[in-house]
Amino acid sequence: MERTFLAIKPDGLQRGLVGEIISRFEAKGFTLVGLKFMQVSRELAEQHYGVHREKPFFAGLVEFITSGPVVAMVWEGDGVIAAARKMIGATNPLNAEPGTIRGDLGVDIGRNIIHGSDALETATQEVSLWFKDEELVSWQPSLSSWIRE
Ligand code: IDP
Repeated sequence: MERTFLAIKPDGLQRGLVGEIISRFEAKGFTLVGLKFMQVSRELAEQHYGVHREKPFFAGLVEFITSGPVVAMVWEGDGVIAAARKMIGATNPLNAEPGTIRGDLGVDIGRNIIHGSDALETATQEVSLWFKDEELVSWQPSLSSWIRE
């Protein structure tokens, strides 16, 4: 079963949006298999955003993501990687469609509330960067036959 890595960023925590965001993925029908409330170290932030190391916003991004607690999560379900990206919306919240998390809740590219893996390869890398195997729980929600045929 496909898995993706999502993280509610420090602005989402400060703004009290954790419940709202988790609710959207629960209501959609995806399954939560890992969750932790944590302070991100500079080392983890730099690894996670390594692909952006040369970008002008990199230093600010690392500062921001380490500035307060985050909620790191792994969600499971067929098609969850692409669907979560759609539910999150465009990187710049001003360009994100209404109905998406960033489109409904944000206005600034540097405060865009949530991270979601963008493809199978990055999802696999990010899940193992942020979570140990024993922190992930495989379970079958009892409602699953009402969510998928
Ligand atoms: P994504 O989060 O939608 O996948 P990426 O292009 O991978 O977007 O960028 C990672 C993160 O870097 C963004 O979510 C945002 O927090 C930050 N970021 C990207 N571009 C800019 C920018 O131009 N200014 C400030 N922050 C940026």
